[in-house]
Amino acid sequence: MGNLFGTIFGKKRYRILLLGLDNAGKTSILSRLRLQEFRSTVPTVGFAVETVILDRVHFTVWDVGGQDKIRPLWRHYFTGSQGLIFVVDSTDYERMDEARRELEKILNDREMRNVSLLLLCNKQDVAGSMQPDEIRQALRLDKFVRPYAIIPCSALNGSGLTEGLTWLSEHCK
Ligand code: G3D
Ligand code: MG
Repeated sequence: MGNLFGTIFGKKRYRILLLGLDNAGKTSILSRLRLQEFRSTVPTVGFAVETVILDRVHFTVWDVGGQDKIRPLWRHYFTGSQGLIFVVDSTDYERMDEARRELEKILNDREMRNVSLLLLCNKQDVAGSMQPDEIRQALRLDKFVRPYAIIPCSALNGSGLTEGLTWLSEHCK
C-alpha cells in the first residue's frame, strides 16, 4: 500500500490514536498497512505505547483494559489527536462488554469530546464473527454524539482497511 497514505490523507499531517483491548489486532492492522503482508505479533504488555509513522500519519497505539490506575497518563496522548480508531476482535464475544466499558471511558474524556471515531470490527475473515450491527449494539455506539463509522475489516486479508481510513481522513479535525 505504498501510496495509500498519500492518496487517502493527502499532504496534511494527522495524529491518530489506535486503541483496543489486547489481541484485537491493532499491531496486525498496522503491519498490514505498512508491509502489505500479514505478520503475527507478540501481545503488547502493560502500558507500552507504540508509535508508528506512516507517511505523514502518526499513529499512537496501546492496549486498553484493566489500566484504571494509569489512566490519567492517557490524556497526554489524547491531547492533539485528530482521530480515534478503536479496534474490536469480532470473535471475542466474552470481552465485548469490557471493550464497551473501555471505549466509553475514552470517549468520555474531555480531550476526546470532538474526536471522530472509526470503529473497526476486525477478524471478519473468521466464520461466526459478530457483525457490525451486533457490535454497534453491544458497544451502545448510538448514544455517543459524534461522527463515527463502524466498518468490518480483516488484518489477515486487508479488507475494510482502506475504506476505514478513507472515512477517517474525511472526518479528522
Ligand atoms: P493487538 O496488537 O491488538 O494486541 P495483534 O493484536 O495484532 O497482536 O493480534 C492478536 C492476534 O490476532 C494475533 O494472533 C493475530 O495474528 C490475530 N489477528 C489479528 N488480526 C486478525 C484478523 O483480521 N483475522 C484473524 N483471523 N486473526 C487476526 P496470534 O495467534 O499471533 O496471537
Ligand atoms: Mg499489539
